Amino acid sequence: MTDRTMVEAVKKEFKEALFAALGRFPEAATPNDRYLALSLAVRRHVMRRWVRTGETYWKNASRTVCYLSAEFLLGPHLANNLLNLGLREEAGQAMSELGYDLDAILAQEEEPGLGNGGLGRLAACYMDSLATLQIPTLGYGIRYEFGIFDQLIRDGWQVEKTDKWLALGNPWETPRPEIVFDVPLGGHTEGYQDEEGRFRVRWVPERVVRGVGYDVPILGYRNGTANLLRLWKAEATESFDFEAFNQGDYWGAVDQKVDSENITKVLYPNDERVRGKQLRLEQQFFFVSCALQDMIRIYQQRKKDLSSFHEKYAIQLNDTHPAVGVAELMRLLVDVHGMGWDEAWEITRRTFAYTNHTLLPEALEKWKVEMFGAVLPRHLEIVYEINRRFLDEVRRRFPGEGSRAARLSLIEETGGRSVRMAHLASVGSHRINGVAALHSELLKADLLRDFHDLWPEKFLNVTNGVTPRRFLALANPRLAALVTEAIGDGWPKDLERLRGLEPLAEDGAFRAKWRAVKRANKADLAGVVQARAGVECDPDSLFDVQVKRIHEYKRQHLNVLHVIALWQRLRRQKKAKAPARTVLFGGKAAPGYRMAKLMIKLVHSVAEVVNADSVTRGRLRVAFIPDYNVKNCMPIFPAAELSEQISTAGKEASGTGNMKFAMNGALTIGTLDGANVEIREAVGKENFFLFGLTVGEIQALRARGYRPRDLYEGDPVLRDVLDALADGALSGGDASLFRPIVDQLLGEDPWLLLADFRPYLESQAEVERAYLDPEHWTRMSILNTARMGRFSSDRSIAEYCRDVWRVTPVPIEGSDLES
Ligand code: NBG
Repeated sequence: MTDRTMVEAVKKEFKEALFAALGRFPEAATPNDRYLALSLAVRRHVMRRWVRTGETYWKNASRTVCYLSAEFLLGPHLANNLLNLGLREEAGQAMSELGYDLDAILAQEEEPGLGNGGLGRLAACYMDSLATLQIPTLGYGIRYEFGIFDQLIRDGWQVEKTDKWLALGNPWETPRPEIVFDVPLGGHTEGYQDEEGRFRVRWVPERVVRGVGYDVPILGYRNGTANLLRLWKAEATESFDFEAFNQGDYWGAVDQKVDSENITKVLYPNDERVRGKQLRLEQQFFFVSCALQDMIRIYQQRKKDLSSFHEKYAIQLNDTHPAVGVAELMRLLVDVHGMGWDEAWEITRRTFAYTNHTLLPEALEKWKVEMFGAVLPRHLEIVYEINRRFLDEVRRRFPGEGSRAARLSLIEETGGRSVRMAHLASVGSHRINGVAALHSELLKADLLRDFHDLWPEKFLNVTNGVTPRRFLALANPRLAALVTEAIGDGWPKDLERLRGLEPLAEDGAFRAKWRAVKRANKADLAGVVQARAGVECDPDSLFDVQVKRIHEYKRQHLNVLHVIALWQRLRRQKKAKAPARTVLFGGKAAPGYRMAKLMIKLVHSVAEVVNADSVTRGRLRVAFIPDYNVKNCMPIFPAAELSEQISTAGKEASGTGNMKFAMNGALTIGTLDGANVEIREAVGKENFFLFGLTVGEIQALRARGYRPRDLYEGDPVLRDVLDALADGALSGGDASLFRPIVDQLLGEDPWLLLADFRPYLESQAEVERAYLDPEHWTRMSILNTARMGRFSSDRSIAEYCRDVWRVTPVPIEGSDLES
């Protein structure tokens, strides 16, 4: 039921914004003007909650979670805010009465792509859940001027285009020109005696950059809470260096300004791969220093003495990107605020907790000692001092085990000395967690084994989750309506209620409705694929989808091997009993990752050949949906029927796309990796297509000696597939194009595609059989959704609150739903 007064209010506020904020009359307004005007109208309602929330936290002096993350992949704000405010209907009505289309206005928004993939999106889901659970929170991150690049496809290859997300204005941020902090960089340190005769150290930086806060409100779901995400932008301390100016060095002065602003210019587009680039270390230090100075500022509004800092704040390190914060808090407490080392260390350790998001060696951050010391000379000294005390403790606990101290050291001594950020984070935190049960076990057994020997009580698991508001209620309005009709409207904030759908899996009429929803969503996605990829696909075919960053360990190329095998089989057996299938891919490759870019080309080449083949027409289609991001994923999850989660076991820390698919009723074909393990347990193994080697089997195979070429020689299907790749049949006769892939698979095959190829094919054959029985498939689909309650990010956040942060909800005073 739309609220008439609210419709009128939105119309009035919209017109007012168009006039007063944008200076436009309706006939002159562009689509972007309409988007801005509606956003400003909605912002009033957000602001009211934001101010009240701030007031409540202030009055209660609430314990606060500080979520530090170099990435927040928020996705478009307007539609999500309308959903959380409960104003979607009213806004739609208001726009239509003014002669506009709400969907067209929503489509205008450029998303803030301030993250790469799962890690950044997880941070955004967690901010959403923290607000929904009414936990006092400060999110801190970086306001990149250019977020993750836009992906274009030319001739089947990825081309990167800069993401100018701020070009048309951003109505969701409030700049705080008075919340600014100086961030020193470079230079040297010197000792001195303070007034009390104590030895102190002073950092004499080479340059100073200024951080300015930009605030973004994060709404809870219909509860009056709006938390704060504060993103830092780097500026020059003076826009002109007057001395240089007076000496006639105008360009030198401008250079310095440009240099400073560079720090927050662009997001590093590498997912799970780090290069020891100085600018990246500067970015990390910059935002963490601003965040910690801000926390101290807020704390000291009430109390000068910092001895209970850890009682006021619980800081979460989202991977090691903010781990330099451990050394920075020590510097601020000891050097700037004059606290003794031991007390400062106690506070630091009790404040921080660390989440690890990967076991991949190429993703573990290390900084060469020389570079670290050149950028952060004082922090290098602090790291050395932390390490000296830490290794003393290690030697006391494990006397005579010299190699243990070397393994645990914050400094890696081989191949040029480096600072190991995962070690700094582990030593400086009182809790360390992985992001899925399997991943947390592997952390303890492998990557952080020595730390686990030392402090088993620090370790825990918190399995990731995703917000059902954005990924179910907003993305899939048809399914949301059906679910609400069946079990009421409480599920978006209590996802376990989806269990109420279980009995309906046996209800034929309900199944028919469920199928109708999926069919309509597939028709929508078919339209998108046609428009964006130029490929026509049949909404009655099986929609088989793999969308995520392109990476060898995620094995999009294994999926392609299956597509080729299926195509060859359909050509051979014209009457094969297989459902028509549409295989969809999407995802970005890091610009410098050649193999990943070749994998994108591979998908396009195979698609071109398969889609043009009259023999298999109507039975198999392949398409790559360009520019996968939060906005573009919205029509994908609701339409998917088969979710491809096929990483090499032990490599995907958790995965979160796997959860978004299953929540929307897709069945998973997957390995025992990351959260797949727990998803399978939750939905029931009979409702999940499992294949592939386990972590243990892979270890055993490697120990025996893995020989992929033997598999090739022993399997005619595999041979045909790889031969087609090698002889140019899929690349217009160019036999060299996919050579690197074929050579890798027949050589080392580091991601074990050939070992998993047969089992994958067999599992895909089971998928075919299951899909040919629509009633059976629909039952499984309903049960998947019904049993995904525990993968709400609300459950994850509740666990962090209880086991890591020890915080409790603070309801907002006077927060009825009136606006
Ligand atoms: C990623 C993992 C994913 C996981 C997300 C969120 C990094 C370093 N890690 O499996 O690869 O779902 O983090 O935890 O990006």
